[in-house]
Amino acid sequence: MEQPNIKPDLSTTTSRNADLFERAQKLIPGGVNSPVRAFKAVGGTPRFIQRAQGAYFWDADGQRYIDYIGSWGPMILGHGHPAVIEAVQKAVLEGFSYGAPTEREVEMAEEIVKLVPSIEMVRLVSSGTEATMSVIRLARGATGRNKIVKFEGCYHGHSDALLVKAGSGLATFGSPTSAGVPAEVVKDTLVLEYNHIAQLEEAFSLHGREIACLMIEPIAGNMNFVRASVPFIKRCRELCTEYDTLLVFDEVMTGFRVALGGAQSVFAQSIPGFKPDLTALGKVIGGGMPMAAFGGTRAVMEHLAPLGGVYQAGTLSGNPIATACGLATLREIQKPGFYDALGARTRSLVTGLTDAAHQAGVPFCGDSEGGMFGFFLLGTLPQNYPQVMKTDGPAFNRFFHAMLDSGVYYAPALYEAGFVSAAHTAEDIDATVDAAARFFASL
Ligand code: KE4
Repeated sequence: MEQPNIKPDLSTTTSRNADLFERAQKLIPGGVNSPVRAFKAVGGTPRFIQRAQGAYFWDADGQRYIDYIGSWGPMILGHGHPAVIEAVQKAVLEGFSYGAPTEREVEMAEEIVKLVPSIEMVRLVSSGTEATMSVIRLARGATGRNKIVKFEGCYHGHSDALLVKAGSGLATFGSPTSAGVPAEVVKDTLVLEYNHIAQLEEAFSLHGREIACLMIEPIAGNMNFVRASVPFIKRCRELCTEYDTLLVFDEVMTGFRVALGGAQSVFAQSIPGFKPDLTALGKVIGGGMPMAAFGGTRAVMEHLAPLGGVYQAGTLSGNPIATACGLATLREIQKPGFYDALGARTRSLVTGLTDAAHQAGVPFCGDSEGGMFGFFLLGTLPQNYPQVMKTDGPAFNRFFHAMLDSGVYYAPALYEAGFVSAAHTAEDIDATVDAAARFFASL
């Protein structure tokens, strides 16, 4: 039974969120187990979530929010889908973890191979970071090369070789974005500008034969929402083929989120026969439980232990509860019309927000694909990281908090994408747009 959206009376009692945050900060760095949750970018007190259902979650003060985070992508069905609950409840009665192979891992591999044609073999892991970190080692082991290419504004998890910012110029290699990452570790990582074809071509003409892989977020969800252009992806594919470099699509966020076949299936509509060599997956495939994967051509994947010389392992890889949760999720998203409905609902959100902003004379633009969206307090959609960072941070933060106070929970950082689930109704979208319209009118 839905609890009514009763606004807690905080005049008499202090917020439980504030109390919990104070307790948390004593024992957990920043009070959180993942930095973005701390609200540092937007300010204010993080909401400690107590429970979730459908498109909503409730914080420790009983305040309800329309949830546009969806656990940063996994909750594509909405929270607490009955088929997923049933699958997990059944699985926990059979055991939590064995450290031995199970049938559901085979079923998960069969589903992924069926849904993502570029993947002939797949290895399950427990996080997106593990997936992309393993892909880098696999690409280097399979090619015998050390250099890798990534793009400014793309985030691939927190393994050392990928925590890199652009060097001073084209040919210079990256420098660490994080303390604790030795310069030697990132000296082989080249960071280029997203959507910059000329720079890409020059990098390959200079280093192509030494580059093991090029890793890209095909729709960048870690600089809010920036599409790679078709010509750019086409050129990545051509150059990787020409120089025997492995093209890696990091679809941890976009996989099963933007389309059933991921972003690579969207690009294949414009680039006939398009396929990356390796793909990283995560988030949706676990349905909210710790599960990620990486896969690709058999020729490359057979370099992995125990077959080949590239070592990779994990105690909870393919965990029985996570595979039950993920499989139940993957079955639901394959139902006819799932992505048509999700895409239409997400587009209606972006259109509604854009119209509301423009009616108030506020620069605003947005984009979406499937159940993933982004928006910018800018006049035109950015094509790369420097353009994204032109966004007026304080203005975004005011928007974020106005929406939060209206019971709408967006990503607490302007460089994050947003997510709509199958549980979000037209009424939820209308309530969101109305809250935004009130904010824009107040400016
Ligand atoms: P995890 O290790 O967080 O499971 O996945 C890393 C990762 C890899 N690749 C892409 C494209 C990703 O978006 C991510 C993780 N995404 C962030 C959200 N921007 C997770 C949220 C967080 O860090 O708390």
